[in-house]
Amino acid sequence: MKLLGSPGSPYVRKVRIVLAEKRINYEFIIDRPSNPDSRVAQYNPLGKIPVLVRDDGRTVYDSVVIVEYLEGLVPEPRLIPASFEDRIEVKRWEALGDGIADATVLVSHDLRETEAQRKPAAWYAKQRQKIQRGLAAMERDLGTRDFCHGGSFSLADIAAGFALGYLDHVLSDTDWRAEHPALKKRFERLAVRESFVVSKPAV
Ligand SMILES: N[C@@H](CCC(=O)N[C@@H](CS)C(=O)NCC(=O)O)C(=O)O
Repeated sequence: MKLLGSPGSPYVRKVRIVLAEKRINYEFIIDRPSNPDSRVAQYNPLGKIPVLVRDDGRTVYDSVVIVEYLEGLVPEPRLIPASFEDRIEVKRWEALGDGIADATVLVSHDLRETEAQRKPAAWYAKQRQKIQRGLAAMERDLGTRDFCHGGSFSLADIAAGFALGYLDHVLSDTDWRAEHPALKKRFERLAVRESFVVSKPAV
């Protein structure tokens, strides 16, 4: 199978962490939708990465669906619990990670504009609030536990890890560690995990 995407995309990293955890071989094709010669739209009508191209040519997107596909394809190690309530909880963590990443993408992209073209301060405040509230929910739900959900590593930990890693990568002025000691501790452990190390984008 092939994965189209850019190493810097948080959603691509989420999928690469899952692929590494499940030890699935794949070809990583670096393709940025913003490049004029990008082929992403040929595989995903929405023109977004990540896109997974299966061996028979069928495509899977977006990252939430790709993760679900990979979980079904290679069930071990299990990253999404089988039981209904646990499954929904883990998917909620995924939604939190995606939502923090969504707001972080918007802010970091807008910061690349000239000052005159940037969005108003109220827009920035709104996006930053989404990030702060998302982190506060993660901190509260993690509490004193070793894992983000249940008693073992799951997609919930991946969600926290890729969102926090992306924040560090593109909005390094966000001092999330001071107010989120449980997330800080969890992230320290996640960052040295093999799947996180191999998928970490170069600076
Ligand atoms: N919800 C999607 C988000 C994908 C997404 O927004 N990817 C960005 C890269 S970080 C993208 O492809 N942007 C190009 C565009 O929107 O045209 C997912 O989880 O896969």
